[in-house]
Amino acid sequence: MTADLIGRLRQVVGPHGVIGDRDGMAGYLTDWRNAYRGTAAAVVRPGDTDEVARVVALCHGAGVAVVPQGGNTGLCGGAVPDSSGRQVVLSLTRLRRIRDLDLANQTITVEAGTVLRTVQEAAAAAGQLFPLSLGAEGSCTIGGNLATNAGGTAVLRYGTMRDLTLGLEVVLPDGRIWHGLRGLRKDNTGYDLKQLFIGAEGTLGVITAAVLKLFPAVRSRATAWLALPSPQAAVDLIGVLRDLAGDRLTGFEVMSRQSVEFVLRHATGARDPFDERHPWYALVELCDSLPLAGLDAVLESALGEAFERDLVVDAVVAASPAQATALWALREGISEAQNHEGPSLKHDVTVPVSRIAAFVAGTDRALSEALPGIRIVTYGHVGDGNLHYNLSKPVGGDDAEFRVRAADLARVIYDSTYGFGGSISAEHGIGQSKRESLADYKDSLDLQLMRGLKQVFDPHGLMNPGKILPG
Ligand code: FAD
Ligand code: 2HG
Ligand code: ZN
Repeated sequence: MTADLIGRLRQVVGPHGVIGDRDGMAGYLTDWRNAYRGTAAAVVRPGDTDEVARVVALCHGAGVAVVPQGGNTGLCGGAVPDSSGRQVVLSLTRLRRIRDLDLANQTITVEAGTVLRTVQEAAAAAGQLFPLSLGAEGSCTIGGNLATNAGGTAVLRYGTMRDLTLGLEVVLPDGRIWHGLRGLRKDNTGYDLKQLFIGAEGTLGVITAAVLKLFPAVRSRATAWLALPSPQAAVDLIGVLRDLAGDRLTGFEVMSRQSVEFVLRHATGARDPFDERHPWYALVELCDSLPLAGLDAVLESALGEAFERDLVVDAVVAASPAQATALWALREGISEAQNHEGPSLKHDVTVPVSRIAAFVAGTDRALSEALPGIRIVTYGHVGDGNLHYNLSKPVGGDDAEFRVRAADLARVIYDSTYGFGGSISAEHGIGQSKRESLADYKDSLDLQLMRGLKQVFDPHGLMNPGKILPG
């Protein structure tokens, strides 16, 4: 059965479009961190939408499950197949054409396998901005960004992928093509179907192309690295910046000392901007589409007020684009640096911004009681209420013993998140890692409606099974 299917898949995508040997498949069967591993009957790499549709239809006819995969940078195992060896990994990385750039409509139409940075560069070459920005932008794809509703460091001003998308083209689980590739900013003709595929982590269909919004290019920028006394100071500082800079406030990232310390220890060339240690740091960025000479002055006046109110205890304002890049490297390096400290248990949560300080205090206390000496690596997009509550073992601790504690430590964080009215996934999604937790923290009616949608789109359960919905 499988040999017959593989033969027919080869007829669709050509002999080089199907990978069936162990070595060739290896990179597709584990994720960026090597945290999840699976096996597969084959990896299939179609070259256009029509080939995707024919591949999916063949798999559907044979009752074989399909696992869509983009850049494989996801952090919860969503693109990794199970261990049955019966699933087909569908890699979209050959679908990487920029189909259109419409300046009057302020849109760019790209195929799903296009790397995010390529889209940013294409927009910039046309004097425009595609604002999604995240640490994995050199390898993640637009299809993966859509399927996870990626966020990143400019959500405060521009929103997530949901906000940046006007249209989609999707291959449904039975191989039909849904033609929703329209660049309309207004369309009130009933349900907004494209939003169902965004954030669905490939469980409802395979995204093959998208119409994305463009924005005026950024022509002035002011960046500062700040030392803060507390998370509450961070929240109050957002208010000060908003009052003075309005929607020029584009980025507001917060990092605990522990997070920054890992970067200083492990990232080549990283340097602490301050002589003294501080418990918390913020990276603030103001941007404007006008070449405003005065943007630094706006930032400095906001910082003046922040110093007066004891919200900030030290500050460095970037004097050049190179210095701004170095400050951003301190922030973007955390994810990678933490990998050098043993297993990193990742939790990507969100609570209302106003409740961040109480949430951090309560959660840190509960974690330290649950495992004395645990290293709490808290950082993230505090302007969006989103914290990466990542954990590393106590100094000198054992990796295996720490991993055994993963479920009960996650429960401490998720119980606290739930108690503060938050969500257990702000941006990375559910994948396979949080699938069972979803049953505990998602309303039962929500789950019932989600299962109903899955049944409508994928009645045979062949599109990325074992992801998102609890078993
Ligand atoms: P993959 O990992 O290949 O897939 C992710 C999910 O999408 C899987 O469920 C897969 O089945 C599905 N999928 C992929 N392509 C398609 C498609 N064409 N159609 C349907 N389903 C598809 N995320 C954030 O939101 N914000 C961040 O700031 C952020 N920073 C990161 C920093 C680093 C260093 C890393 C490694 C990851 C980061 N991520 C972040 C996580 C990750 O979600 C993003 O990197 C990205 O959105 C995943 O894209 P990808 O192409 O690698 O998708
Ligand atoms: C970030 O904001 C990413 O850096 C990755 O979302 C977070 O590695 C992580 O846990
Ligand atoms: Zn993030």
